[in-house]
Amino acid sequence: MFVAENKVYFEKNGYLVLNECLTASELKYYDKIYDDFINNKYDTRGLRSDLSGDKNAKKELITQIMLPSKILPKLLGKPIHSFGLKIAQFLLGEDIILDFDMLINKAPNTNKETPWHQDAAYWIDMPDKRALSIWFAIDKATLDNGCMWYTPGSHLLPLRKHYQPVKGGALQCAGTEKESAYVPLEPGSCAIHHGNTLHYSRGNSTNNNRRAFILNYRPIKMVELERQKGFDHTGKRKENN
Ligand SMILES: O=C(O)CCC(=O)C(=O)O
Repeated sequence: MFVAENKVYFEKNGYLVLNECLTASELKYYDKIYDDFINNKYDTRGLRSDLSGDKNAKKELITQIMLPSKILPKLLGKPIHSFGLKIAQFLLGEDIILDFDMLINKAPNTNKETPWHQDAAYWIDMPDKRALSIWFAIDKATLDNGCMWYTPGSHLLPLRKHYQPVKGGALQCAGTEKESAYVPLEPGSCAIHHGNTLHYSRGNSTNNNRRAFILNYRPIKMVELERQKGFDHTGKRKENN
């Protein structure tokens, strides 16, 4: 995992896959905790929304729960967070800390894609652009349930123009599968992408959930800057470019 080839690959392509980051028993822990979040065992008020923005849907299509570790602080000491910090510091530098975490689940047979976007479009403009997200698969991620797609090298180009077609829904920009690579993952494996990497996922057309536990990292000074400006990733969305 902590080898120079991975760093070089990440810097060139803007994403990286790491297999088997969690043991079976660690995965079992997250499997249960995740379902508890989805089933409202914890108080997620103000932090839970439907990323699809579809107000007419009879049920949530893409459940997004921001800051699970704020709701349940013991998560910060668990394997996903410990491993995440180590690999984020390895890839981006020793001054990197956790900015925020989130859960994104695509419910069975909802078939709703996450539109093409670059995460940086959601954030305030920051002088230090080092940032990455780690997308841990809690379920097997496949083409049919919405595994991630990344556009290699897109993090090295200017941010694309983003817009928000549905108020309260996801931001989006132009992107294509043709210029991108898809990343199927076994449960407990992860995909890492840079904050400027263009990405998307297809909808979930299977009978099972597609649960991802996602952590975002950046330099401590940039996290301080965000907080000074009142930006804490609690889910309010606006177009930033
Ligand atoms: O899980 C998804 O479908 C989208 C995730 C995503 O956009 C992200 O982690 O930045």
